[in-house]
Amino acid sequence: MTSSQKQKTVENVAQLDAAYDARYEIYTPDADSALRHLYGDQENFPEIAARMMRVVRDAYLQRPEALKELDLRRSQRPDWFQQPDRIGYTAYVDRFAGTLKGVEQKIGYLKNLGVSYLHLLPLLKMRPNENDGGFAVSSYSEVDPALGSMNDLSNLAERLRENDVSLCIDFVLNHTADNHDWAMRARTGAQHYKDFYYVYQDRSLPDQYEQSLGEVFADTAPGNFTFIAEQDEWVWTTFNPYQWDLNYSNPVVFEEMLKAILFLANKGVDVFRLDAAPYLWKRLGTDCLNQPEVFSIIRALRALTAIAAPGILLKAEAIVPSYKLVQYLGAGEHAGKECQLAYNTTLMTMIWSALAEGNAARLASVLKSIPPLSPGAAWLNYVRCHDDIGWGVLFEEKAGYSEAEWRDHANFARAFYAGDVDGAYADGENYQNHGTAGTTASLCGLERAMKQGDSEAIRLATMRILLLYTVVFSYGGIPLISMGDELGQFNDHDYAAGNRYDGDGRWLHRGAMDWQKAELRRGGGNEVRIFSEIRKLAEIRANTPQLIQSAAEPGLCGDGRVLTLHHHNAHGEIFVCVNFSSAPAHVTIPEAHCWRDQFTGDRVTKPQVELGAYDRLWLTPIDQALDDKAN
Ligand code: OTU
Repeated sequence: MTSSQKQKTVENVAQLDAAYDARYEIYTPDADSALRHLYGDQENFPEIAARMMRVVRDAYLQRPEALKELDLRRSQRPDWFQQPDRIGYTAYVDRFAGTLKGVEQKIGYLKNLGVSYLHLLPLLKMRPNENDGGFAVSSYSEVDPALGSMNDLSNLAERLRENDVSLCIDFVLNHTADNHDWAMRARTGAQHYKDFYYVYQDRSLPDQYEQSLGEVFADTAPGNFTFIAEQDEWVWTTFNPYQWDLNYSNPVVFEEMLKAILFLANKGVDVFRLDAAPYLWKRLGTDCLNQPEVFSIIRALRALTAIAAPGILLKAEAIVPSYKLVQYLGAGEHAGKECQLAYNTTLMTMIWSALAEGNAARLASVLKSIPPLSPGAAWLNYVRCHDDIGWGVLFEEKAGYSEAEWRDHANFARAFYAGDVDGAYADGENYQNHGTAGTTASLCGLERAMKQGDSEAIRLATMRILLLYTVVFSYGGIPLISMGDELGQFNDHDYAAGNRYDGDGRWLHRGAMDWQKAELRRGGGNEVRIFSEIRKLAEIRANTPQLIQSAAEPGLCGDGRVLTLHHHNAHGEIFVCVNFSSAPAHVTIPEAHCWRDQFTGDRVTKPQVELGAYDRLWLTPIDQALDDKAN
């Protein structure tokens, strides 16, 4: 190193450290007030708070310089993830590419599709045998050996960064596996570790809690507590019996999880999906969901990570009704202090609902009832994920419908996608007592149509897939492609024979990536159509700054068959129309502009347009002067 290079490094470090000091000043009060809400009544609170600040300081000292520089760039551009070219993809590592090293080999494929945000499903060391698809974590500092090593993870993160792809992983913070070191020690009777969980000597408290608790896996894991014979005690297990809920009323748990998230951030992870966020705090007499303390946990995590690693994002996974969901993105005095991203469960569930009805009226009413987000927060919009479509989330939606109406509708939608209706096209399966399993393509009728070799049915099924993706790409926020959807991948009917099968019906839509099908995208089959249309959506999306921080204004046309989404911001406007029905429908186009459809490139000059079955338009105003020149 020459002396001038050395000088530069010294200056660089000084600049990074100064930025850290400034963040420390800014975010400490937020961290303090959130921690005080959680632990303020403990007499050693000052010491608790000081310990958290030490974790933050240590993590900053460990943070690689390249990441500190990225932090600085992102702090200067906090809306980096809201840029229109941020397009998501989600996959299980093994299903997609075998191992983390394998994923590196597929970066080219992802870039080709237009992807710039990759969510890899649980990849940390997981419980052997049953592990809920990796959502039973046995170590937060190790990668599962079947998928690679921690070194592979940081290498992958670096390769992705070079390719401008953000890496998201799951932060399963509500529970650990029953073979996590903490649980193992708790089993031996160590009180310090028992206090990491909710452990009860008898059923008296569990019985009291059960009176107001719901059930997630009602069929396969009924009840919320599990008897541990060797301990002769009961442990709180909201999900499966081997997933032990962590007790966040113990500040040591928060401290350990803070260490865990910052450790992973320092390996180069950009985005953390906060798994099962609503469940983090328990209160007797309630459903133990969305308790006020949950938001303080999130605010404390946000403020503390913002000091050590401000480049990272927190993404809420909360399958709750829309009025509760928006709280995870920070509103009012908490704007900018909670998650930057949240899964738009409401939109996801409602587009499937509208497709089943062949009508968008209910969808539009629900979308209209969602409060606008605070600046700095955005939706993660998706068609399918690794979970089921959970219809129960709709029961508490209002939007002009009663709970009884929602329950009827949920029953209808569930039967529809299980193929239990006249003229059925969907090939889904019922999941537990509330959901639907199946891939996008199979739920949209492509599997059935292909098996029947019915070309018109194939065309319609393909249109349905593209319609759903058009909505999530044009809603505003980060659109997410679920692995295999870009090729119209079917259900995995042999899932029960699969190496990860644990009796859970969600494996139906978690089949391995069909790379042979991926090769066909270069040919002339239907795969080419779906792949190229989704890539086209990504391209259009990347060129639509009109979606940045813009709330979609939903509307209806054609007797409610067509959903329209009108966006405008400082960059201009767009008008998107999708026909949810198999019948043609008329759309009224706003007359303020002359428009061009981004799918066909055609000019739309008439105030009325007819949209065919499941057809769509993505209209951008034509700059009159430029357009005349071009013609
Ligand atoms: C999440 O799921 C994960 O996405 C699931 O794959 C896990 O099984 C689960 O957590 C436990 O880690 O908790 O906030 O209906 O939608 O369990 C919602 C099933 C969750 C899932 C629900 C969800």
